[in-house]
Parts: sequence; structure tokens; C-alpha cells
Amino acid sequence: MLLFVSLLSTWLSGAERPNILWITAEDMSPALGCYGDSYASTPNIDKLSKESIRYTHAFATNPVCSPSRSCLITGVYATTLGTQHLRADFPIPDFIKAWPSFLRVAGYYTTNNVKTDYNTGSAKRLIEESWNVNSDQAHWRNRKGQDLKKPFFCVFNDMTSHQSRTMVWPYEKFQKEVQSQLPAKRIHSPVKAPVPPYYPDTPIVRKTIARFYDCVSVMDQNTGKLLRQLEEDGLAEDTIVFFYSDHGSGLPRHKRLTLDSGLRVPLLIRFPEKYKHLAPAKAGSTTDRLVSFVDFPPTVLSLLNLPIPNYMQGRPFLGSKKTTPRTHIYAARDRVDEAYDLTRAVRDHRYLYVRNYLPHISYNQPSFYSDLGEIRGEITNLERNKKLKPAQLLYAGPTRPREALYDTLKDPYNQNNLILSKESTHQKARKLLSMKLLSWMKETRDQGFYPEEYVWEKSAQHNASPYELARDNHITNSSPIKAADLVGHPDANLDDLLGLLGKDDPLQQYWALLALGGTNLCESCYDDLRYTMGDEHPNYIRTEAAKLLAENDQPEGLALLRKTLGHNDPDTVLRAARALELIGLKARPAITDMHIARDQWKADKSGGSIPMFIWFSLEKALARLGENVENAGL
Ligand SMILES: [Ca+2]
Repeated sequence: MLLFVSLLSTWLSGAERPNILWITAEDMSPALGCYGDSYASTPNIDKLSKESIRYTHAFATNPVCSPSRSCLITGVYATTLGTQHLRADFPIPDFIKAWPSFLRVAGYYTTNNVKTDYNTGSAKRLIEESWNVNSDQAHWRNRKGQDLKKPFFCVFNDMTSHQSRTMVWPYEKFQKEVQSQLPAKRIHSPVKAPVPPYYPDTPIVRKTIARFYDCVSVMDQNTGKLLRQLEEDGLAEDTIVFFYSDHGSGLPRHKRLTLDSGLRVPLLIRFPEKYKHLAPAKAGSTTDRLVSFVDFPPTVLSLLNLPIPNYMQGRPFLGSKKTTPRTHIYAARDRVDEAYDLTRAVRDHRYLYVRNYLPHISYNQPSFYSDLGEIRGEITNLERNKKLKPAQLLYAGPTRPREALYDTLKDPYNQNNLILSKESTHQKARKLLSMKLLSWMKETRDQGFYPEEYVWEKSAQHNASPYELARDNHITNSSPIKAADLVGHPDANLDDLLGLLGKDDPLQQYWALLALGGTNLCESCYDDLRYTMGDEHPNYIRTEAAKLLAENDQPEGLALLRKTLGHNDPDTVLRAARALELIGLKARPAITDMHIARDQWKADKSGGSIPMFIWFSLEKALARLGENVENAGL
């Protein structure tokens, strides 16, 4: 009898496995009625929230799409995989699988509709192993034959609240393709738009905020439609539903920043009656448990009682292998398109600690794609005309803090930097969080501190992915992190930085050059830079040295940048193009070279991710020099 019961329970658990439905919204902070946003009009998601557990402390690992999705599909931090830049083509090792493949092997029917954006040269493998169907037709309704008997895992990614719709497309296109789906009475009034203190209160800003919320309302309608389909098909009782977004809103100071506005996301999980024993609390309740995207893959495996591979870095927050809650979440921002950057963050329930490794570069650095949105031009122009208030300058000012500490309870907008506060609780938080962050970067073998060109070179030399290079110590970790600490360091003096240029270590030279970028150079520095620009050094070193010389009106610098534009390696050209863009009017003698390179890379059909960013950068640079460039996005 006992044996029978045991067999029966095995059979039942095999036969009655829940379906999993993932609804992923794009680019959206918790701008939803159920998260207390009274300007939002989101009745479908608000209803879902009443039937779900609502997570108040869910965070993306990266504040932009592709690194974030790279982590979501593997359960490994993008900074560990070497996929932290948007976008990049580094491979990941074969033993790291896209985790939906484990569900597929366990008998699930899996679909993705339709964005992947896994951000790796191994994307094709990840897609093939993950999905029975990956297309805009992918749907549980399109199962046939034997697949109808299988439980499903279906992902629907809704583009409606993506930055393209909320701020980049021409307004008329947004009206035609998005706003027209709302009845007139649901269209948001700019007059009533809530303007957070970090934005100037202008008609363009209000219009963009209203537009963003219109997109969210249409996304809500789409979500409602999917949930109704589940009901109509009699599947709601068999399906656990996740609703979340892939990072913060696609508006200035949200997406791309490792502040709460870029990292905090909504997360609702609905457990039907049949599976309520798997829920951490009653339907309609909230939890403040800290959860990160890196936890999502092991959590679904744990819910379905499937093994969790050792290489996954997250902590399951549901199911048979649920762990104690994490105490901190971690996040990273690196190059996005043509905008180089390196920012890391750690957050507990209360404090957010942010480390900007390039503090002399504005949060609002030029970006071709984002600058297509008129709200960006508005903020940039007001900053240039000195019309912004202090609260708006954290984002739009020319520099940003090297370190920042925010008390998110008292300061939900992360505006009051407590890093110099004498209060002991603040000092303790700073010490603990900065230590936590450093340990995390070391333990997870953060790849962000190596120039991409360096990683490609090592990858070819050892025939290994960045993940393997770091694991096998072909690249080490603490040395570039230490070197990067020099940028903006109050004790880093010019002589020490120049001394590092003479070291036979490209990583020390690289970070010393970036550190010199934030200082006032003197004539006596130029010889050291000329030495570093010599052709015995790697191109990324030579380009960074040339940029500093060009900025300081030394003609050899500009000459080398012009020459480098003609290189055939896209990463090398992108670095030179961005250098020319950032030196602004001083790039004028390079106009002809810039046109040639822009035309060449715009016509490139090699399929890599970098060529587009080269012409993005060169078009912006040329337009700033007064050249007539079509689609310059200014
Ligand atoms: Ca996104």
C-alpha cells in the first residue's frame, strides 16, 4: 500500500507539473497602480497583483536590456560571462546552458515570443537548446500532437514600453502605433504628469512622461489579453504566472544607471489554487524579500524540483531548494552602444552604494540612440544654459560622484549622497557595502575592468571564452580593479599616474590613462603620453593616449586617431571614433576621415554588433562639427 501511495505521488507530481508563463515588460520601473503609482492606468496588472505575491524589492543585475537578458537566460552574472557590454559577441562555454533547455529535457514544451538579445556569440546555441518555438507565433495555443500533453514554459516579451516607443520614435509614430490603441479617455494628460525632482518641469518633459505612461497602459492591455487567453483555455488553474520588466524605465536617469530608477523592477508571481503550497504567502500580499535576476533561473528550477547546476550564481527564492533571503543585490553598467562606462552597485534593504569608475564622465554622456528622444536634448540644453537645479545636475552635470551612498528609505530618488556624512550608521554602511562590492567583483571574476580588445586578444591566444580565461587565470582579477581605483582617487597624483605609463603592463597603463583623463595635464606629461602612443603598445593604449594628446592640442594625438579610424578591427575603430566624438570641435581636421569611416561602417554587413556603434558615434561627432549628416539624431 505504501509503495502504491509513493508511486502514485510520483506519478501525480510527474503528471501535474505546473505550466509557467513569463510575461516580460520592457524598460519599466514599477510605474503601475499596484505599486502605488496613482498616475498609472494599469487595471489588468493591478488585478493580477491582487491574485499574486507582489515583490517590492526585485532588482535587475544590469540597467539595460542585453546584459540583463544574458543573466536571465543563464543564471550567471553578465560580468562573469563577459557579456556585460551592450552589445557584445563574446562566446560563453558550452557547459553553461540556457536554462529553459533543462525544462525541455524534463518534458516541457518551451516557447519564446520573441526577443532574445542574449548578447553573446553563443546566442544561436542558446536559442536552439532553449525553445521548441522561438518566433512571433510562439504560443501555448500553437502546440500540436504530442506537445499538447506536455506542460509548457512560455515567455512573452512585450516591446510596448521599450525606450523606442516611450521616447525615441518620432511622436507621430508613437501615436499611430501605440497611443491609438487606447480609448481617448485613457490617454494620459501631460498637465497631470508627475515630474520627479530630477527632471526640469517643462512641456517636453511632461509630454514624454505622459507618453511613457500611455505605453505602459497599452502593455497592460496586452498583458490582460494574455491572461484572458489563459482563462479561456482553462489553463489558469494549471499555470504559475510571472510578470516583471527587464530593468528600469527607458527614460533619462532610469535605464543605463545603477540607481534604483534603473535597477528596481516590478515582480508579481501568481500561484493558482492547485499550487498555492508553493507560494511564500497568501495571494494579494507583498514581500520585501530582496531578489535579483540572477535568482530567477534557479528559482524556476527549484519550483519544478529540477536540479540546479553548480555554475549558477543566484539563490532560489521559491520551491524545494529555497534558500534564506539574500542580504544584498549587485549590479553593473558597462559600455552601452558607443558610450563606454564602468559603474558597479550594491544594495541592501536600506542603503544603495554606487561606485562610478569613470567619475569625470557625465551620467548624461552623448548617446546617438537615446539622443533621438527630445527629452534628452531638452535636459542637455538646459544644462548647457545653466538652467538646471542642483537635484537635476546629479544626472545632467558634467561629472558624477566617484562613490555614492543613498538611504533609500529616506531618499527613494537617490539624490542625497551620504558618502561624506559623519553619522556613524552611514559610515558603517559605506564601509560594509564597499567591502561587499569589492568581494563580489573579485569572487565573480568581474570582466568589466579589461578592455574588450584585450579580452579578444587573450581569447584568441588561449582559444577560450572570457569565462574560461578568468576561471583558468589567463586573466587575473584584482590587478585591474586596483588600477581602476586610481581614477578620480583623491590621493592619485600626476607623477604616480605618469609612472604607471612606463610599466610593462597594459592594464596598469590603460587605467592610468583613464585616470589622467580626469586630471589637468601639464606640458611635461606629453612626452610620457607620446611614449605610450608608440606602436609597440596595443591599440587601445595608443588610442587612449592619443585622445589625451588631442584634447590638449598636440597634433600627433589627432593624427593617430585619424589613422586608427582606418583600422579593420571594429573594437579598435569604435574606441578611436568615440575619442574623436568626445574631443568635440578639436576633431575638425579629421572630418574627411570621419566621413569615410562612417560610410564604410554604415555599409558593413558582417553582422557584428560594433559597426553600428561606430557610425552612431561618427554621425554625432560630424553633426556637432556642423556637417550635414542624414539621421544624425540631434
Ligand atoms: Ca529592456
